[in-house]
Amino acid sequence: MKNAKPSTIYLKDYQAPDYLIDRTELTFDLDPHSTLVKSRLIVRRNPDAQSGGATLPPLWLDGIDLELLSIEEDGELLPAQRYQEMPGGLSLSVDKSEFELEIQTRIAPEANTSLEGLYLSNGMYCTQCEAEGFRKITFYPDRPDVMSVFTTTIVAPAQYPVLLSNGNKVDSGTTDDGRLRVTWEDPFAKPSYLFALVAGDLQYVEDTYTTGSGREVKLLLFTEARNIGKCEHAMVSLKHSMRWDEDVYGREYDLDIFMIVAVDHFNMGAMENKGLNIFNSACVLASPETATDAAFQRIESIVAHEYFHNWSGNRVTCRDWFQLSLKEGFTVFRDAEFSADMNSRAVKRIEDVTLLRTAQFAEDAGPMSHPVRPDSYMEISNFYTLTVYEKGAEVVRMIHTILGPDAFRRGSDLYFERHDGQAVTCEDFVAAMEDANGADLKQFRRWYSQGGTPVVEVEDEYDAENARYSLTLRQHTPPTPGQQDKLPLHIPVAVGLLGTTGKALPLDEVGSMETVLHLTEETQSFVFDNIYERPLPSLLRGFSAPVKLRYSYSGSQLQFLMQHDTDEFNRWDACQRLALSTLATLQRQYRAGQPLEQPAELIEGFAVLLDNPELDPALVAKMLALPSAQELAEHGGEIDATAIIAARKFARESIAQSLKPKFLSRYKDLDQRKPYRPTADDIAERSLKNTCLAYLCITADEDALAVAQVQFERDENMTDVSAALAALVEYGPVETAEGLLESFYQRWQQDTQVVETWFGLQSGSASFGTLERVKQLMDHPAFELKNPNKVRAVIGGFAMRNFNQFHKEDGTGFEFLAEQVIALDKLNPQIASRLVTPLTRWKKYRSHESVQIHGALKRIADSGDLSADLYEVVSKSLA
Ligand code: B3K
Ligand code: ZN
Repeated sequence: MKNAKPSTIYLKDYQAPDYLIDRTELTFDLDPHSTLVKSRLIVRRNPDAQSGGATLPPLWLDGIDLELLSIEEDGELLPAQRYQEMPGGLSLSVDKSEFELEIQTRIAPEANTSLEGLYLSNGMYCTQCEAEGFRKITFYPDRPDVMSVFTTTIVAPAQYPVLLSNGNKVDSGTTDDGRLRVTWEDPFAKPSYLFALVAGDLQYVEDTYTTGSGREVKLLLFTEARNIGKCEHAMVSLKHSMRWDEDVYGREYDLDIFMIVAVDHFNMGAMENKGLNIFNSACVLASPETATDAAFQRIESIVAHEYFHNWSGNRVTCRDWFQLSLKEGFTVFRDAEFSADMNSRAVKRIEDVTLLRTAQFAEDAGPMSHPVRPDSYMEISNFYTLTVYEKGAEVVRMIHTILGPDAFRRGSDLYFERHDGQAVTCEDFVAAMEDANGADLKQFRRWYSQGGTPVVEVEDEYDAENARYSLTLRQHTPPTPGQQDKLPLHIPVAVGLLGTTGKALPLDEVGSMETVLHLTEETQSFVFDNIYERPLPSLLRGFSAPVKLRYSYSGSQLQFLMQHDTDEFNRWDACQRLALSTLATLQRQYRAGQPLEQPAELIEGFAVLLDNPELDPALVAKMLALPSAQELAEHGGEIDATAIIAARKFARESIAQSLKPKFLSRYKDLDQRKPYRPTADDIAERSLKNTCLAYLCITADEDALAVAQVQFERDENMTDVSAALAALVEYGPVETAEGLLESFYQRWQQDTQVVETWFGLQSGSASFGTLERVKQLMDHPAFELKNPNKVRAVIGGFAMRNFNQFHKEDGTGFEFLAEQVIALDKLNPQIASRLVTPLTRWKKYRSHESVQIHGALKRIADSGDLSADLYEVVSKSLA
């Protein structure tokens, strides 16, 4: 790597800011090539600053890619010797403790392909400032512990009739030369990362929400005219979120207006800017004809997540970026509970745990492993991770489990009350939970500072004579980069015991059927008395802690739990364990060159599920889904991609063949042809129906493919259409697939979200999504390297969701990814650095594949100047 090494920033070096900005007044004069930004800052020495002493320290203002036009202090032009422009910002010498600065800069939104700062998307101006994008707009102390009251004036030509920023609109008019001018004022002090601006020719839908205390809030959802019919679901989701946050957390919305804007070019899902959330179009726009059930549910949860940030993130924000999980972990926990309340709780939990086990566990075991509160980073954008978000949410969930719901609510009330308007730390959150309840979370805090996935091994013993059952739990956490020695954590393990008839056994004299074991030592035993038969333990119910739990269940015990466990999550988990051990056996047989054995126990278990119409269809669908190749890769030791592919293929085909009549009859029962509604019950039915359809098509029998063809042609809703299309593309003849894909494209080519689905369906297809196909898709007129959604659909679909083709033995998949990452890094470092993830785990693969992946990474490293984002990931992965 030829570029200078980006420096590492450490949590231990944190210092309070030297100066505070009480007010920030911004004026934007918009132009694609030359936008003028004027800022007026009311600056004051921070009484709590550590530095300086008698002399006033210089004022540091961050700034990147800005052209400085002028600086005035208290109305006087600042002489050149008073300031110095340096890489990354501007240093100003200071001679008084309160003063006013006026700074003029010029920026070029059209040239900004990083999608951070102010940029253009389909001719519309928008911003993304978290974490450090505001410094691409103007010189400013761009750090979350500097909170300021913002006033924003936007001036733009008449072709941009909608001009938005945070807070309330306080003025509007036209300039002398006929341009439009609007002023917004946000009364709540906020850090610069929550600033937003939008300007465009947009339409909107409007609604209102009346808060618990009777205030009316105007709700506006803005989008380009062609998408105006796709806003209803997000609006309904927003109103549900507002009500839920009042009911469950006692939090009301605080401004008179709440706006959401849909944007096509966006690096992630959405952004919680105060009063003006900006969303990736794919995470907000939906209609039954164009969006799948999964998209409807994703929209509901992201709308909620961003809305919930208004309290957990905006009113109470982070002191520094090491504390990111303070707002993200907590808000993910909040949105997960919201989705669980709106839909099926067990299914939501299963989805979250699957993501955690597949991707977060991999991150925890890889070169970028870090604690929920990292202690160092080179580029903060690299730390918007599954660990900070999803494991962070698990940490908050464990506090909820340990304290119980009422105590947790007392803790959150105290946290919001105590820290309203402040920028605080994870420590402050835990302290509020303790103080509100007189609780002791001293050892629990280690979850924030210690990385890696703990392993909990369980052994049991039954003493029939004394009717006594005991569980012995042992914990250890493997070393992670920079953290060799690990301490025991406080792990809450929810358990139940099942008797031989499948009934839950009482665990104590009051008859509790479930209890939480508090594992705090390295090894600990827990004893249950008055247990009159040898029980079968149901362990880690609801996935009560983010750990790998080991207990040697037999196949028949797992079948028993699949049917009888009273905890729905654990019923699914038993099924997963059975599938994982079956697939591990098949992989071993494949590697040893032995014939693969029919997965009889799994088939029996599935048959029972399919025969029971009483079970929640969504849960059955989840149980019938075999662990993904990615999950299998993370599960075992050395990864042998060909063995994984062969084992999965064999298992799926065996199940499909053996249970074909059952899949068909369940399919027919569930194929109700009701008008589309995105309700939990209907989604559940469609998910099982389409799971059955996929298994039917695996057989590639003509009658099965014909069923899919009929479903595709009925064209009733995108969930059913895309499921049928996916099955036909995967298992049908290539010519049929080509024809259907073409007609689908012809029908939907004007719809950006459907075209993204169309791309993803091909690039992610194990049989159809070859490297050659992916390259063709990149040449398609609808593909755009500057659009992250298209990149994620085509390149991401191939590298992250198409294990079979990406892992082709010739290694061309890895080379291709390296090439794309190098090209993307020049345009959009954040996207490049995310996309490289599949190459970071090279050490886990068996030798020849490991060498190939390492070679691809090396190629990136040697390709020239890398962004700080990509440099950090690549250098840590090669180390
Ligand atoms: N807070 C934003 C994420 C910003 C990512 C910046 N690289 C969205 C969210 O988590 O709600
Ligand atoms: Zn968030």
